[in-house]
This record gives sequence, C-alpha cells and structure tokens, in this order.
Amino acid sequence: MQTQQADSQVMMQNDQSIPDRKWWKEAVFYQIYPRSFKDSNGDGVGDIKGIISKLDYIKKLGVDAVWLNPIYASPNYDNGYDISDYQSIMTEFGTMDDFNKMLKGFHDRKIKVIMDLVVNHCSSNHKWFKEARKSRSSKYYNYFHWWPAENGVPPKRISFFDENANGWKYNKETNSYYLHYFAAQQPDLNWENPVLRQEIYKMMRFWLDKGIDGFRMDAIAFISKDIKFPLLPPEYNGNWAHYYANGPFLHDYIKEMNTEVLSKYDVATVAEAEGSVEKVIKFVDPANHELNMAYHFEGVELGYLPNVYKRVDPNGYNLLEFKHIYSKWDSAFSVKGWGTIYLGNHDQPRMLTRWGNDTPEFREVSSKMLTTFILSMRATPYYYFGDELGMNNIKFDKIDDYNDIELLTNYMQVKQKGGDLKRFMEDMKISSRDNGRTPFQWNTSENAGFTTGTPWLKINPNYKYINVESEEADSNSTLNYFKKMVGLRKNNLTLIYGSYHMVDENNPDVYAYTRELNGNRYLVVLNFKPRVSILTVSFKYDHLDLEINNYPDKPRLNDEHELILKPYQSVIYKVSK
Ligand code: TEU
Ligand code: CA
Repeated sequence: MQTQQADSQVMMQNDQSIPDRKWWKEAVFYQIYPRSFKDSNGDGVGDIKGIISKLDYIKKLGVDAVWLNPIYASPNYDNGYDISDYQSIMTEFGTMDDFNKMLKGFHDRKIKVIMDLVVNHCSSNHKWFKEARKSRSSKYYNYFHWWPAENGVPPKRISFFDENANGWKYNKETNSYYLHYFAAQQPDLNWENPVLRQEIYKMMRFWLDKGIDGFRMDAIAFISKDIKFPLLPPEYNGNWAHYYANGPFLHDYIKEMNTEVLSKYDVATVAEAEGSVEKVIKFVDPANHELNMAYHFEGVELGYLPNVYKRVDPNGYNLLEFKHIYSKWDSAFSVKGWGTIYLGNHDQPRMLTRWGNDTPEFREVSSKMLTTFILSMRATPYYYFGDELGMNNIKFDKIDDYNDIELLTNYMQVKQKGGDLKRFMEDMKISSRDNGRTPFQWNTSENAGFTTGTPWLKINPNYKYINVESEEADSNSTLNYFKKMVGLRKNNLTLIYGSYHMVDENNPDVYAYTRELNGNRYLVVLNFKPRVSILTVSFKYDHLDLEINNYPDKPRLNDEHELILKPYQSVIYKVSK
C-alpha cells in the first residue's frame, strides 16, 4: 500500500502530458465555518485555538487546503460577513497571534489556507462608514453608494436581508440613503472610487504577505453598480441577484485587482459568482487575467419552487435536470478556466438532507454516494465540514432557535404580509442556512465535545452516534469512506483532469459518467434513488475493476451489460479495454 501510493505520486509529479497543471486544480478543499468547528474556551463559540487543536484531524482527512469563513473583526449581524476591521481578528475568535500560529500549523502540515474576501460591503461599524455617515464632505462619503434625499425616493433596490426587502436606508446626518444589497448593517462599498479600490488592494496584500494561499471572493459579482440607478429591469423579476451580478465595470475591477495584487502571488482565487455560464466564465477565462476558479449557484438552486422564498419542490428534484446542470458547467470549463464542485456550504442546508436521504435507513449510503459525486467530477471539490460525518439538517421547530439574519428578516416579511408562518417554518427545516451551521460533532460527551459551555446554536441531538470519535472507530463509517475517496482522487490524475462523458445519459435514476485520460478510464456510477436502479453500460470494455463501493456487495452485472444497483449505491470502476 505504502509503495503503491508513493509510486503513483511520483508518476503524478512526472506526468508531463497534462497542460497547465496547478496545485489548486489538484487540491481537495475543506471548508471550515470557524464559529461551529471547535470552541477552546467554553464561551460556546468556535475559535482559532479550537481549530489549532484539531489540525491533526484535518490533516488525517487527506485534504490539501482549507477555506475559512470570515474571521475578521465583526459585530456579527451576518456572522462575520459584516466586517468592521479587515486587518484584525474577531475578538471571539482570538488574536492575530493565534492566527499566525494557526497558519503556521496548517503550513507545517502542507495544508494551504484560503480566506474569505468580503468586499462588496463592509460593516456599518467599520470606521469608513462611521465617518462617511457623519457628513457629505467626509473623505469616506464616497466609499459608499448614496442617493441624496433631495432627489426624492431612490429607485427600488431589493435587499436580501431586510425585513422590508428595501436595499436603501435613510441616514439623517447626510440627508441621503445608502445602498445595502444585504442587511442594513452591511453597506455596499463604492468600487467606482479608485481610492477605495486601493485600500482594498492594500488590505489584500497584507494577508497575502502574511503567507495565506488565496481568497474566496464573497458576492464578488455584485461589486460594480450602474450608479445612475435605473429602474430594475423587469426581465430580472424575482432574480435580482442576476441583475446585480452583471455590473458595467465588474471585469475592469477584477482585472485591475489581478494586475495590482493577484498576479504577484501564486495563489488560488475563487469567485462566488451568481449568473449564467456566459457571465461566470469571464472570471476564469485565462485570456482575461482575472481569477482561477468559479463557484456557480445553478446546481444548488435546483429544486426550489418559483416565487416563494426557499421552498423546495415537495416532489423532490429531477435527476435529469441535475445531470444536465453539472454537465453543462463541466463542458463550459473544459474549454476555458476551471470550476468548483460542492453540494453544501454555510449558505446551504446539509447536503445529506437536501440532496440525499437523511432517514436512518439511507443516511450512510446516500451520504457516501454524494461524497463520491463531489470527489469524482472535473472541478475542484469544496467539501463542507461535517459532511464527512454525514451530518444532517437539525430542523428547528421554533423561530427562537434560529440565528441567521437572512431567515429572520424573511420571517418578518412573511409575518408583515400576514403570510403562512407555519408553512415558512416547515420550508426552513429543509432549506435554511442554519441547518448547515450547527456545531461540529466530535464525540458523545455533552455538547458533542464542541464546547464546555452553551453552544451559540443548538447541536444536533444525533451527535450521540454521528460524531468523529465513533466514526473513526468504525471502518465502514462515512468518515472513513470520505478519507478513502479523497485518497482515490488524489492518486489519480484521471479523476482530476480526465475528460467527462455521461453514460446512459437519459437514465432518470442513475448518474453515471466516465473520466478518461491518456488511456486510463474510470466509470463512476451513482444511484440517486432510494430503490434498486439499473444502469446500462453503453460502451465496450473488457473488465470493470471495482475501486470503491459504498456497499459490501458488488453490483450485479448481467449479460445485457446492465448493472443492478442497490438504493443509493455508488461505485467507481477502473475500466480496461
Ligand atoms: O453569499 C452571497 C449570496 O449571494 C447569498 O445571498 C446567498 O445567495 C444566500 O446566502 C443563499 O441563501 C455570501 C456569503 O456566502 C453569505 O454567507 C453572506 O451572508 C453574504 O454573501 C453576504 O456577505
Ligand atoms: Ca470560544
């Protein structure tokens, strides 16, 4: 085993036949939501010292890089996405000294660290905004977008996190309204102002000079606005994010950021980019010299009913549409740039509940099946912490259990309109962001070993059996399956760079594809249904050798080249001609 691995690593390093190899294409990223990972001091909030105490756990997963959600100073209206000082650490999370130690700890273990860059907006507690709002003649006034009240009521802008959905807020001292796409505590920064842009570049250099390995760029597609603020184009009705994501100077700003900052470092950059393939691809087209990877939304947006806030279709999602979306993005990035693949993050419910099946019968198999999908596609995996354990939605019954500003402001909207709050609460059990934010489950002790105090968000009671300690001890656990799958991807350039072709494309129950490179071929087979399903292997082959399987038994292959799969069964074969 040891030598085999070493051999294939040597093989990987010497493989010259793949153009444009990059560490960030070959890496498996692990996303950590620091607030919920590990609390070191009993205040109920995860922190940097907590992360430091678990570096070996992360190393053992086999991942190559982590993305940390924001750890900067913040009043936490949106859990760190409202930054009051970009160059200091949130008090609850620790100090800059802790940060330096953590970074070194990751680097000593050969794990890269990318950080969140949140520059569409800052916090209303940021010095810039506190000064700006005092007077129109403040040198910071133009760091933000304002609508002077003498011009009347500003043209409607929708806010995602506002109880009236109003994206403008009146400020008395300046007799003007400021723009906030997110909460009123998150004023949008004015990228039109070159002085502001330089401040941001300086801040980025500060972190890069410290040695961080890149940025995940939050809501980056929204930074450029048409500052004449025309009426919202009606064709975007209900899809304001797509309008916001298409500002007139967006790509000029990113190109400038690249010239001024990014081009001087070997770093990974990933654009959180709402929008169509044509729009998103611009960020990563190498000819544009902007960013490396794009993180699209189309996959996770599938399966919601139109015109209601985050209500999933009670009939579930359509696997053919799912296959179509992921294939479309694969093919876009096969021509230009590079993509990412994920099913969960801090803005999403737990992948197991949303895309798999969290009933006791299918929890483990469907979780392993989804892990197989994420780690076998041609795109950099961004794997969300806790998914390796098979964590699922907590499904709160009471509004008071929730913390998320998005949910709470949308709840207020429904309430004000006299809408169906019961229904809203039911919808949120499936789709709310807090489902993905409950604390990590380390062991069976009180509070799952996350904290000795009162956790900031309730812990899923299933920690008694879904936790690191129990799963490390069980060779069949989802945790051990994840590690195995990471190993399989990392030792096979074919699973990273190989071409992708769907097999039995119109099969409504099974998602199957081959990955092929330099004569090596793998077949990935994923049964997305809670029942036996059949895949027709529609190409010629000599042997199918099993590489990984989420069941103890092999799928049966009959004489008609049909594979009979158990519920949620997933397998990867090495194909020989
Ligand atoms: O999310 C950007 C974004 O577009 C979100 O509104 C997303 O669509 C929504 O959360 C889905 O429910 C980023 C961050 O990832 C998110 O956590 C922040 O709240 C948001 O920006 C504002 O900074
Ligand atoms: Ca703490």
